[in-house]
Amino acid sequence: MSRDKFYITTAISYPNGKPHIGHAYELLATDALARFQRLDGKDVFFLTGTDEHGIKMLQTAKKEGISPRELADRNAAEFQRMALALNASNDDFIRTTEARHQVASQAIWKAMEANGDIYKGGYAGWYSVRDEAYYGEEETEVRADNVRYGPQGTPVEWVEEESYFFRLSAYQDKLLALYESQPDFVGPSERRNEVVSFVKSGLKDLSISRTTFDWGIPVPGDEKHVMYVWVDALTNYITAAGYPDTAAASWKFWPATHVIGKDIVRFHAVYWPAFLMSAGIELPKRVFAHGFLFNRGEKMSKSVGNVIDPFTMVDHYGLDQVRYFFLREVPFGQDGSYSHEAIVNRTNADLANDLGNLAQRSLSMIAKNCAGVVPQRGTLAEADETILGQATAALATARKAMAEQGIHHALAAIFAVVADANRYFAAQEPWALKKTDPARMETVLWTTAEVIRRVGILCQPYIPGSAAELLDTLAVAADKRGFEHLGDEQALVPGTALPAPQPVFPRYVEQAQEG
Ligand code: ME8
Repeated sequence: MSRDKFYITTAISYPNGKPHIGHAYELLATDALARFQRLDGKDVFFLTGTDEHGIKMLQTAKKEGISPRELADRNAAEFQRMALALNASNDDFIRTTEARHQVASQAIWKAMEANGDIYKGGYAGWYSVRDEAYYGEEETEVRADNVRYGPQGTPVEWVEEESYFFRLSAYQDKLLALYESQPDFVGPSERRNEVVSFVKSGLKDLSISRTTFDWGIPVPGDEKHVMYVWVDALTNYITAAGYPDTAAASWKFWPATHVIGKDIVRFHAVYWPAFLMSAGIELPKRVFAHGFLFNRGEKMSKSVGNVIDPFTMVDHYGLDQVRYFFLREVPFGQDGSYSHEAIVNRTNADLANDLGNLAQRSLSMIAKNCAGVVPQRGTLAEADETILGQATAALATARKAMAEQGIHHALAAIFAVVADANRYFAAQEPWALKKTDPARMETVLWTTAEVIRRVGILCQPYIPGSAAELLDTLAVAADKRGFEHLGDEQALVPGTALPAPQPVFPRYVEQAQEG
């Protein structure tokens, strides 16, 4: 029987600069969602990449005195390096300057044209290069500095040129019907409400080509025009699934769940489904927008220049510490703030103290008192059954949460088990049982180790490297780590030799001030 398919994407980033922590956040959250479904038995395709066309790229390249292609090559390599540094499990990395993407973009253009939705006209209106977006005059305002700004707070400029248009106005009712019939098409609900009211306020046809520069994908049949960068950018999601070859094996993955930031909801939840309806392609399953990250409450942006380098952060705190912090601390879908203190507190409390210490204490006791093999499992007492049951039940909670991108809820449920396991361990006092009832001590240690096995399996989507180390310490075979192995049938077998326990989560210790 073929497994259920699951296709998930991040936004594709503009490589007009190096990746920042917002990019890292989106990638690692999407990675956790992808890894979860893989461990849960699905056939997963996880895509990320770079969005390399458009005026923003062209202008940055000019400023640096290089070609846009050189700029794209240099920074796309940085984004690929970041995916490795974050242990992202993406199955593909798409660059919109690849030949396969030109083929797909021209094909969707032709399909929309064949459907009667593309016509030539003249555009005159406001454009934000930083957002690569057209705005209606009513969405802009002139501020005290005498500059006109768009709704995202970026400057807009007046643009007038010949342009192809997409008949977006024809899709207003169809889009509203979509949001109505599929209430979870856009999440979280605040974002859905914004989208519905934007569409209700009336849709104008969209300018979808430019003639004043040539850094883009040529419009088929009229090469004086290049496609508006968002037409080409959004198409990346189907290029990677094999479009226009819908007979390709990879096409089975479409439709996808799109994970994006809240600033680009309009493109994904309005323009994109309209393009797809026009071209006769199935719509995405869901568009989920995460919030923005702030450095101690301060907005960061490439153009403003207060960006944090994810590589430095990972080097400093450790990869799984950074992954855990962002996924646990920031409710996915809301804005979040980070600071040194918050990262240290969160990772020391949950990873080093709760999970790390429990593993280290119980496994060292096993090494010392049970000849380094999995202890004997006597008859289980009620307390043993309870904590084991909680560990297994956390899967159902996590599964429900992850299905709706509630990453922080899933982690909270898993770490609630860790907290209870600590209470269990303290209450059972295996160190005292050593003298009074060594058989019971073995059962308590077995139970604790088995809870750690279950928690280790559940933690893999979020902190894959450390979870693997934890499972290595329990001698769990690499092919016995899927969620189907969570239950009793795959429980630790008494007598199995264990490697010497190694601490998995070091405490973060402040460096002594020099001088
Ligand atoms: O928007 N916190 O690219 P991009 C959290 N190329 N997320 C953030 C963030 C922050 N401070 N800053 C940016 C683009 N992001 C387009 C996408 S998709 C077909 C084309 C998120 O490099 C942002 O919301 O500006 C987006 O989802 C992603 O990073 C890439 O942003």
